[in-house]
Amino acid sequence: MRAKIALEEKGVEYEAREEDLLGTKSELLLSSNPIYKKVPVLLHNGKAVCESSIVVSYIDEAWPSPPLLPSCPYERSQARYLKGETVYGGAKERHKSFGFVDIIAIPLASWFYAYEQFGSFKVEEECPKFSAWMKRCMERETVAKVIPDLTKVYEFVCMMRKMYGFE
Ligand SMILES: N[C@@H](CCC(=O)N[C@@H](CS)C(=O)NCC(=O)O)C(=O)O
Repeated sequence: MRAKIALEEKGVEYEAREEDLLGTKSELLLSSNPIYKKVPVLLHNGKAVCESSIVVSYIDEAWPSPPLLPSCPYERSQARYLKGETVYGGAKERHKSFGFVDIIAIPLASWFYAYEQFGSFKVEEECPKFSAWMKRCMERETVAKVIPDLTKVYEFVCMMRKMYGFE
Protein backbone atom coordinates (compact mmCIF):
# COMPACT_ATOMS: atom_id res chain seq x y z
CA MET A 1 0.00 0.00 0.00
CA ARG A 2 2.85 2.39 0.87
CA ALA A 3 4.60 1.78 -2.43
CA LYS A 4 1.37 2.08 -4.41
CA ILE A 5 0.32 5.35 -2.72
CA ALA A 6 3.79 6.84 -3.38
CA LEU A 7 3.59 5.84 -7.06
CA GLU A 8 0.06 7.28 -7.30
CA GLU A 9 1.26 10.54 -5.72
CA LYS A 10 3.97 10.80 -8.39
CA GLY A 11 1.57 9.90 -11.18
CA VAL A 12 3.77 6.97 -12.22
CA GLU A 13 2.13 4.13 -14.11
CA TYR A 14 2.91 0.74 -12.65
CA GLU A 15 1.95 -2.88 -12.86
CA ALA A 16 0.99 -4.44 -9.52
CA ARG A 17 1.53 -8.16 -9.02
CA GLU A 18 -0.07 -9.72 -5.97
CA GLU A 19 1.57 -12.53 -4.01
CA ASP A 20 -0.17 -15.41 -2.27
CA LEU A 21 1.50 -14.86 1.10
CA LEU A 22 -0.23 -17.81 2.74
CA GLY A 23 0.65 -20.11 -0.14
CA THR A 24 3.62 -20.49 -2.46
CA LYS A 25 5.66 -17.39 -3.16
CA SER A 26 6.58 -16.67 -6.76
CA GLU A 27 10.07 -17.26 -8.14
CA LEU A 28 10.12 -13.55 -8.98
CA LEU A 29 9.63 -12.60 -5.30
CA LEU A 30 12.17 -15.16 -4.08
CA SER A 31 14.81 -13.98 -6.53
CA SER A 32 14.02 -10.26 -5.98
CA ASN A 33 14.07 -10.39 -2.18
CA PRO A 34 16.10 -13.52 -1.38
CA ILE A 35 16.94 -12.42 2.18
CA TYR A 36 13.49 -11.68 3.65
CA LYS A 37 11.25 -13.09 0.86
CA LYS A 38 8.66 -10.40 1.69
CA VAL A 39 6.59 -7.87 -0.21
CA PRO A 40 6.71 -5.13 -1.22
CA VAL A 41 9.43 -5.23 -3.84
CA LEU A 42 9.66 -2.48 -6.43
CA LEU A 43 11.15 -3.57 -9.75
CA HIS A 44 12.52 -0.59 -11.64
CA ASN A 45 14.96 -0.61 -14.56
CA GLY A 46 15.54 -4.32 -13.96
CA LYS A 47 16.59 -3.82 -10.34
CA ALA A 48 14.77 -4.72 -7.12
CA VAL A 49 14.17 -2.33 -4.23
CA CYS A 50 12.93 -3.97 -1.00
CA GLU A 51 11.46 -2.78 2.33
CA SER A 52 8.48 -0.45 2.13
CA SER A 53 9.97 2.72 3.66
CA ILE A 54 13.09 2.31 1.49
CA VAL A 55 10.81 1.82 -1.54
CA VAL A 56 8.95 5.07 -0.73
CA SER A 57 12.27 6.95 -0.34
CA TYR A 58 13.49 5.46 -3.62
CA ILE A 59 10.31 6.52 -5.42
CA ASP A 60 10.73 10.04 -4.03
CA GLU A 61 14.28 10.22 -5.38
CA ALA A 62 13.65 8.49 -8.71
CA TRP A 63 10.61 10.70 -9.49
CA PRO A 64 11.35 13.94 -7.61
CA SER A 65 8.13 15.80 -8.40
CA PRO A 66 6.02 16.39 -6.38
CA PRO A 67 8.37 15.82 -3.41
CA LEU A 68 7.20 13.62 -0.53
CA LEU A 69 9.80 14.92 1.93
CA PRO A 70 10.37 18.57 2.89
CA SER A 71 13.32 20.32 1.19
CA CYS A 72 14.87 21.50 4.50
CA PRO A 73 17.33 18.87 5.86
CA TYR A 74 16.05 19.29 9.43
CA GLU A 75 12.42 18.86 8.37
CA ARG A 76 13.45 15.80 6.37
CA SER A 77 15.13 14.31 9.42
CA GLN A 78 11.97 14.93 11.47
CA ALA A 79 9.76 13.25 8.87
CA ARG A 80 12.07 10.21 8.86
CA TYR A 81 12.12 10.21 12.69
CA LEU A 82 8.34 10.43 12.96
CA LYS A 83 8.04 7.50 10.56
CA GLY A 84 9.42 5.24 13.24
CA GLU A 85 8.47 7.04 16.41
CA THR A 86 5.39 9.11 17.08
CA VAL A 87 3.57 8.63 13.81
CA TYR A 88 0.24 8.49 15.60
CA GLY A 89 0.91 11.31 18.00
CA GLY A 90 2.28 14.35 16.35
CA ALA A 91 2.70 13.77 12.64
CA LYS A 92 -0.16 15.90 11.44
CA GLU A 93 0.43 18.63 13.94
CA ARG A 94 3.82 19.24 12.36
CA HIS A 95 3.35 18.51 8.68
CA LYS A 96 0.69 20.46 6.89
CA SER A 97 0.75 18.72 3.51
CA PHE A 98 0.39 15.06 2.62
CA GLY A 99 3.80 13.39 2.32
CA PHE A 100 6.23 10.73 3.46
CA VAL A 101 4.96 10.32 7.05
CA ASP A 102 1.33 10.07 5.91
CA ILE A 103 2.23 7.45 3.30
CA ILE A 104 4.08 5.37 5.88
CA ALA A 105 1.31 5.63 8.48
CA ILE A 106 -2.01 5.53 6.65
CA PRO A 107 -1.93 1.86 5.53
CA LEU A 108 -1.73 0.88 9.22
CA ALA A 109 -4.98 2.76 9.77
CA SER A 110 -6.78 0.36 7.44
CA TRP A 111 -6.71 -2.16 10.31
CA PHE A 112 -8.43 0.15 12.79
CA TYR A 113 -12.02 -0.54 11.77
CA ALA A 114 -11.35 -4.25 12.45
CA TYR A 115 -9.66 -3.45 15.78
CA GLU A 116 -12.71 -1.40 16.79
CA GLN A 117 -15.00 -4.37 16.15
CA PHE A 118 -12.98 -6.65 18.44
CA GLY A 119 -11.68 -4.10 20.93
CA SER A 120 -14.93 -2.33 21.94
CA PHE A 121 -13.51 1.14 21.38
CA LYS A 122 -13.85 3.94 18.85
CA VAL A 123 -10.73 5.59 17.47
CA GLU A 124 -12.74 8.79 17.00
CA GLU A 125 -13.56 8.92 20.71
CA GLU A 126 -10.13 7.86 21.99
CA CYS A 127 -7.97 9.84 19.54
CA PRO A 128 -10.07 12.53 17.81
CA LYS A 129 -7.10 14.27 16.14
CA PHE A 130 -5.70 11.02 14.83
CA SER A 131 -9.15 10.05 13.61
CA ALA A 132 -9.57 13.38 11.77
CA TRP A 133 -6.15 12.92 10.11
CA MET A 134 -7.13 9.38 9.10
CA LYS A 135 -10.37 10.58 7.51
CA ARG A 136 -8.59 13.36 5.62
CA CYS A 137 -6.04 10.91 4.25
CA MET A 138 -8.67 8.31 3.33
CA GLU A 139 -10.51 10.92 1.29
CA ARG A 140 -7.41 11.68 -0.76
CA GLU A 141 -7.71 10.19 -4.24
CA THR A 142 -4.33 8.42 -4.22
CA VAL A 143 -5.10 6.80 -0.86
CA ALA A 144 -8.74 5.92 -1.58
CA LYS A 145 -7.58 4.14 -4.75
CA VAL A 146 -5.11 1.93 -2.86
CA ILE A 147 -6.52 1.27 0.63
CA PRO A 148 -8.79 -1.80 0.64
CA ASP A 149 -12.42 -1.71 1.68
CA LEU A 150 -12.28 -1.66 5.51
CA THR A 151 -14.94 -4.37 5.78
CA LYS A 152 -12.69 -6.63 3.65
CA VAL A 153 -9.86 -6.04 6.13
CA TYR A 154 -12.29 -6.95 8.92
CA GLU A 155 -13.25 -10.16 7.09
CA PHE A 156 -9.55 -10.95 6.67
CA VAL A 157 -8.96 -10.48 10.41
CA CYS A 158 -11.94 -12.80 11.14
CA MET A 159 -10.38 -15.42 8.87
CA MET A 160 -6.97 -15.06 10.55
CA ARG A 161 -8.56 -15.35 14.01
CA LYS A 162 -10.19 -18.62 12.97
CA MET A 163 -6.96 -19.86 11.40
CA TYR A 164 -4.97 -19.19 14.59
CA GLY A 165 -7.70 -20.59 16.86
CA PHE A 166 -8.82 -17.35 18.54
CA GLU A 167 -12.46 -18.31 18.02
N1 LIG B 1 9.40 -4.28 7.19
C1 LIG B 1 8.93 -4.83 5.94
C2 LIG B 1 7.81 -5.79 6.27
C3 LIG B 1 7.33 -6.50 5.04
C4 LIG B 1 6.30 -7.56 5.39
O1 LIG B 1 6.15 -7.96 6.56
N2 LIG B 1 5.59 -8.02 4.37
C5 LIG B 1 4.60 -9.04 4.59
C6 LIG B 1 3.26 -8.63 3.99
S1 LIG B 1 2.69 -7.13 4.67
C7 LIG B 1 5.05 -10.31 3.88
O2 LIG B 1 5.59 -10.29 2.80
N3 LIG B 1 4.81 -11.45 4.54
C8 LIG B 1 5.15 -12.72 4.01
C9 LIG B 1 6.06 -13.50 4.93
O3 LIG B 1 6.39 -12.97 6.02
O4 LIG B 1 6.43 -14.59 4.56
C10 LIG B 1 8.44 -3.69 5.04
O5 LIG B 1 7.93 -2.68 5.56
O6 LIG B 1 8.59 -3.82 3.82
